[in-house]
Amino acid sequence: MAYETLLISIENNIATLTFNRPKALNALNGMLLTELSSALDEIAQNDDVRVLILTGAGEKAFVAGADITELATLNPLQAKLFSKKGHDVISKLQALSIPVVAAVNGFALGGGSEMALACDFIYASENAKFGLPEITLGIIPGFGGTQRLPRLIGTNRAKEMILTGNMLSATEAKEMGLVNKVTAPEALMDEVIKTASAMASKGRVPLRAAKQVVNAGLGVDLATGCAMEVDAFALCMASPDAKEGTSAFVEKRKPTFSGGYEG
Ligand code: CO8
Repeated sequence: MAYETLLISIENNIATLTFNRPKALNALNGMLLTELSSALDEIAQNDDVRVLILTGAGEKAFVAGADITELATLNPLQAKLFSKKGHDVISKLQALSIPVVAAVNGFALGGGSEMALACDFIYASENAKFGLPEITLGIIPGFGGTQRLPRLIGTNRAKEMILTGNMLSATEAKEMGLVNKVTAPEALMDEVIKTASAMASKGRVPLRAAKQVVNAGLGVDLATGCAMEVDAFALCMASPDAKEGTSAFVEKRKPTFSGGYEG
């Protein structure tokens, strides 16, 4: 399906979704959120897709936040609906069963940082800037930043970012554990695709189970999380991926994972 505010490409089992409003630094307007929701459904239903990459069109921005020209017109009820719409699509992104990597190629501000935070991990170019500048607009983060950021980098660091609105460089973001890898701008997509390909070559069942159990475990106590891991581990053993991976090791050959769910 073709979208107005997104580009979608699928190659070698890797889908790339590109936020495509470069004149507005890929700001998230209502149409983009609606289209992103449909694109995520499309990807979730495509069994050929094993990994998703998110990035931004142009050289300046991943996403410079929610579209402030739209935000400025909202009354409180409309703002509530818009915030909920953003939460719903970002939660859908986080819940996607395949791994999702954010390739942050410039500004990731406000809703842009919040989008990246819902991915499984972030690679950034040296010119990336992260921030939750909403406080400078007289508002607060409304797409999950007050919740996901403290869970990732710790309460006090998150509060400093949210209460000052200051931006972090890519290197600072990496030091805080927000970003996994920093690359030269021209090397970013190659590095992300290298890692995405490594994940795409693994079995679909364990990829899905590992992501799900890490995410679910973050919301519960350690004992409950460990019990969830035991169950997920047992379920993995019923998959052809487990048979193939362990047999390949014993037979001293490389595994070939089918990518199917049949067992
Ligand atoms: N919304 C709409 N348009 C934007 C946005 C944005 N967030 N960011 C940039 N643009 C537009 C600019 O208006 C400009 O358009 P034009 O050429 O027509 O004037 C174009 O993109 C280029 O931007 P600049 O000329 O400003 O480029 P600079 O390199 O000078 O500056 C910055 C780049 C620093 C990124 C600057 O554009 C900026 O500060 N942008 C706003 C960043 C921001 O505050 N983001 C947070 C937005 S609020 C948010 O995300 C809340 C999410 C939750 C919402 C909950 C709903 C209720």
